[in-house]
Amino acid sequence: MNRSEEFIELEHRYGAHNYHPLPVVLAKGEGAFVWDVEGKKYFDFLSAYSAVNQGHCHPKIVKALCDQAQTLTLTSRAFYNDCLGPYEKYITEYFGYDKVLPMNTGAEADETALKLTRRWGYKVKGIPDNEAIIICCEGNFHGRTISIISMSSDPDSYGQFGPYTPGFIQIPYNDSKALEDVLEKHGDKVAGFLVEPIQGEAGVFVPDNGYLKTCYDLCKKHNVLFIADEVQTGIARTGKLLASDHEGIRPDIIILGKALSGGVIPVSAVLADDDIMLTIGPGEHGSTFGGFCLAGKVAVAALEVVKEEKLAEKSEYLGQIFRDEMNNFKSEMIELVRGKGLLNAIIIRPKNGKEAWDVCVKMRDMGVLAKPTHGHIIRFAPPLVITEPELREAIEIIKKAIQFFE
Ligand code: IF1
Repeated sequence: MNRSEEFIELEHRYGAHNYHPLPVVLAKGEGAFVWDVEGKKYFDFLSAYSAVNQGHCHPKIVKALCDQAQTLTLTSRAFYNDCLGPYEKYITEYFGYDKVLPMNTGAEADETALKLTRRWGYKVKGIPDNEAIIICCEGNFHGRTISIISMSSDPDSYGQFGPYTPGFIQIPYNDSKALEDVLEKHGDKVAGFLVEPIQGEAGVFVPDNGYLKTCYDLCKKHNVLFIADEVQTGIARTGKLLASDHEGIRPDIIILGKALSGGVIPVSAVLADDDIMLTIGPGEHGSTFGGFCLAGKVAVAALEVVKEEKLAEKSEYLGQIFRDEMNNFKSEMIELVRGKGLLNAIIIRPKNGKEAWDVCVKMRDMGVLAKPTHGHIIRFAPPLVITEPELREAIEIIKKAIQFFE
């Protein structure tokens, strides 16, 4: 048994079986690259599901973590500290909102947004208690808590985890008429509409141009909060700071996570203006590690890197190269290429019994790591710090891996 097999066996023996990873055991990460325990180097084309947009172990972010870790890591919110206020000022000015509610994981931030939306519905919109409705989309992915999977249309996410949290209406994604119909019918009790600007887990489903703006306008018309889950699409991943920026809309609530910390520790956040944020008072919501000292320092560093290294502009430019190259590459296995910025996916047409998983295993052997979602879709999302020559080198590997099955 080689070292990789030993590590895989340990996970199988002692860890829950809630994942089916690609067989590769990583030991080091730097920029757009990772190395396995045998020292083999790979392009990382998943970026930990867009959590390492700034590249693995970005020196500025790691320094911020290490410096603070030797000073003061966690005070809890029972006391003030000298990290949180400066972080809150920085992030609210960075994104242009009155306030931030700091959490840890994306799911916690989504749950926080759901609670804020319901609370606003009762205290500001005047919806009768316990009757608030939140509209969500088929194909959504917002995390894995009981209330979040209560919104899910994916049996793998919600199956045999019932009973489910009530108060959600699911509508088709990329169908503003469906939203209009529900709002015409139930608008007086609808508190919010929760949507991913691009559905990541659904396979990088990019809605039609104008979809988000139309939905935003419908929400305004019916006094309903427009809530953008930018956990995966935010932080420069799609070619703009936020995917919502592509349509020039300012969501009432923004949900951030993943690359908010550059992938070094879990940091998430909910941004909103006072009329929404102040509907939750002292002792009504929180988390032990929410906004802790390490998170504040790391998040400021991670956001500074996005601006200093112009990662949104790079994502836009390099993403166009990726889609052009893959669209011009003729292969029977490529059904469709879609995405925005450096959040892209290729829908694989199985051939001779070979499918997306086989392509990913072949890419692994050739030095590119990516993983299928929903069986036949491969997501391609390298760290935004990848250079053009590196991207072009990886694209050639991806082409060769697909060609191998032709
Ligand atoms: C897994 C998916 C991606 C997210 C959006 C909230 C969350 C996520 C838009 C929750 C998290 C992660 C979860 C991770 C795999 C990955 C994923 F495949 F599950 F759906 F990216 F597409 N909103 N997505 O994408 O954030 O609580 O995880 O911090 O569960 O395996 P989290």
